[in-house]
Amino acid sequence: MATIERVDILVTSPGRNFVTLRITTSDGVTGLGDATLNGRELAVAAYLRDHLAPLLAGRDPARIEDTWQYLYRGAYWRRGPVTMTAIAAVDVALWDIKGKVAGLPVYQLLGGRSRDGVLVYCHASGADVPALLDDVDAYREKGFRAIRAQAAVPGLSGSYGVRKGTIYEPAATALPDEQGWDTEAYLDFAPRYLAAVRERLGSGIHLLHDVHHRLTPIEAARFGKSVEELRLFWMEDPTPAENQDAFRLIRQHTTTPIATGEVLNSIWDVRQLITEQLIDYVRTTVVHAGGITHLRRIFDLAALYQVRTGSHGATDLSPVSTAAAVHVDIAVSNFGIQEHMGHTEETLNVFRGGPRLENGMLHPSEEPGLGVEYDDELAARYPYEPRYLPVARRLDGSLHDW
Ligand code: KDG
Ligand code: MG
Repeated sequence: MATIERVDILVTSPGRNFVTLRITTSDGVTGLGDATLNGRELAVAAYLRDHLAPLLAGRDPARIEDTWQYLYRGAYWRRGPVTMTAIAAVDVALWDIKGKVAGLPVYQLLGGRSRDGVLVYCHASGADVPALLDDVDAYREKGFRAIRAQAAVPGLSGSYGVRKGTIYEPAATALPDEQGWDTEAYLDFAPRYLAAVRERLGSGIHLLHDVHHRLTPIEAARFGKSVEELRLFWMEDPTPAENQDAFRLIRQHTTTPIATGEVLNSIWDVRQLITEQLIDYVRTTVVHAGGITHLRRIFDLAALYQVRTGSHGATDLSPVSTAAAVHVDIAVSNFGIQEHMGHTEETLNVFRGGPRLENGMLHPSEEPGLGVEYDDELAARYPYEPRYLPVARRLDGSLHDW
């Protein structure tokens, strides 16, 4: 029997920070798992290095479920983003190994294809409405069939989701950037620019929008109602989701579909949202929700309640996560859509391979395992850079949800 012989925790910053776990077996097979938790990267690296690596040495790499249970139950302390991201990295690396040993891409181990390709949505944004519309046109010309639209709210500094360079990167500063927030200004402006985008798109292209946890339930209900005629694919994170009950009020008032879950990390965090059908799309991911093993469990629960998947796929999820997500997305019956922000050239040179993008769809690699290779030599040229996500403040200076 092969055993786990070596565990490497790799931190690199090719344009942004990524933490990667590499497990090597006594047979020389390697597996990769993403362990990146944006703005708190080194906490996961330390958890892996100091607490999980000693437990993995000598274990059977084929026992994925048992290892998951051992790390989850064995911690005694349950859930939480740091723990669940660390467990996810181990889980995904073991699926990568299992695929390589079997000579099969990971999606084949998950039951094979349920679809030909994975529908993705991209991010269009602009400092004002004309710039947003130009960006929407550019993405449509590239073949995307689903587009998320975000514009800067006039008068506010640094609106969420508005790109400055080629790729949106909110964690760009050594200390948290302070951005302004005004709910009334947003509620007045966002429906108007979304209407302009819908008019430009016509029908046949999906339109999405991320509220990014900024509204109270009744404000979110008002927003959802005000955009019903625009037929959004979803409004994302209309209100913070720690309080799952809060979504009931939004649901009572609007038929705009709801997506949430990118910051949640276990089946318990989304259980009520799913079983009471308070959301339409669950956005949990392989990297922050315990890996392929746990995400599959969440998605299977969701399928029972006609909730579809819509996994988070921002730039801070590494190409290892993109690959793992696409293997899951192509296999599960209740797939909805996959977020795709893409990565910089620098990042894609460190993490080689992975899914192929064609006409607004991602296609998994047919290589055994996940199909991603890590270039150690190149990665070593990009040392870790401390970076935080921004914070938001209301006009009176008090803190708001960013
Ligand atoms: O690290 C935080 C980002 O991943 C998040 O702000 C992106 O909300 C996001 C999205 O939907 O992509
Ligand atoms: Mg989001």
